[in-house]
Amino acid sequence: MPTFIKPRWAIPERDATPESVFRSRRALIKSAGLGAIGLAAAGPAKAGIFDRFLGADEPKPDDEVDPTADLYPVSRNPAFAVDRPLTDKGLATTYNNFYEFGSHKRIFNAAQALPIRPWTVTIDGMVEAEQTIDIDSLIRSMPLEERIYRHRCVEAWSMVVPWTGFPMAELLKRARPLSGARYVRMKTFLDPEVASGQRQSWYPWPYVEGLTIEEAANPLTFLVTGIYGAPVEEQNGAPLRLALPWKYGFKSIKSLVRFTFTDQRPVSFWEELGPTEYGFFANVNPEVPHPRWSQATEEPLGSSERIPTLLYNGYAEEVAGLYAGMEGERIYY
Ligand SMILES: Nc1nc2c(c(=O)[nH]1)N[C@H]1C(S)=C(S)[C@@H](COP(=O)(O)O)O[C@H]1N2
Ligand SMILES: [Mo]
Repeated sequence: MPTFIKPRWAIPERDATPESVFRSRRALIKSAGLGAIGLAAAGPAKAGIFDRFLGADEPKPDDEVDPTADLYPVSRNPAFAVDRPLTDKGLATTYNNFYEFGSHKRIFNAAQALPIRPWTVTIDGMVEAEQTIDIDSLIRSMPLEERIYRHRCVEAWSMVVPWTGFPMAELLKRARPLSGARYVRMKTFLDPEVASGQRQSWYPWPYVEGLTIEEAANPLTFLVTGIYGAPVEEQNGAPLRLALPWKYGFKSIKSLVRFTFTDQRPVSFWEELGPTEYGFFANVNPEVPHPRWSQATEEPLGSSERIPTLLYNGYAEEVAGLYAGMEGERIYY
């Protein structure tokens, strides 16, 4: 694994926008009296924040064997290939966004403290089959496959990762949503003792994300249990995370504990913090800039070139139909 090299998207301090620009009213109310808080959000990473982590060592090996380790590696589904090289595993597992463990990128060691067993996943709300499932029986009951997906963070870095997992459609089959259910609201664990970021009360913990039922049922929507042919690591969202390759990365919620089916559109974590900057759909579109920066290009992790960003991150053929007739709505940021 190569030593960590400072990526070029660590933009100079002068380009970083003051946090105050997008502190939402709620965040302001919650933080009243706290002064300038470090709400760097999903915005571009600032140089300085992780400079001091340069040369940090690799993630510590897990001392416990994952109870599903025998399942890996699983066969790759060739239908999900990407015409770009895979991101180096060492980069994808040491440069992360996981605000529960800090608002910088070098959270991989802190995240090892997350107890990922025992772990249960609850399905509730507007479904025929409410249930709480042990993660190991869930994983063992699902048709696992490996897929190579693009990932495009709203901050404009990107990667190409081999995920192992199962289509979310399989979870829907198991839940049997009622006909009135229009959305699924997904939630990350809440454990401020383990996750220092969750002791920062101005964030609306726990992290929440949402999809329409049609999006959740789309064949691209993938629930991840593994990465690079092994169980997924804590810093990447163990033991269960979402991969939505056509949406900005913040929609791909990590370390899931609950799926609630509802007729109300969920308000996601970043949408609650900065509704003018982070919307519900957040589909990748190079022609629709984020309010504070262009989305026209991206920088693949570990590369020094900038490449054009693609509409729906290259997955228009698979997903554009989901948004037919929604041209007047805010679907791109
Ligand atoms: N629970 C939770 N999920 C999360 C985040 C987070 O802070 N907390 N960050 C999101 C963002 S902004 C991105 S880009 C991806 C990063 O995934 P990676 O660290 O595996 O690359 O996770 C997403 N899922
Ligand atoms: Mo992101």
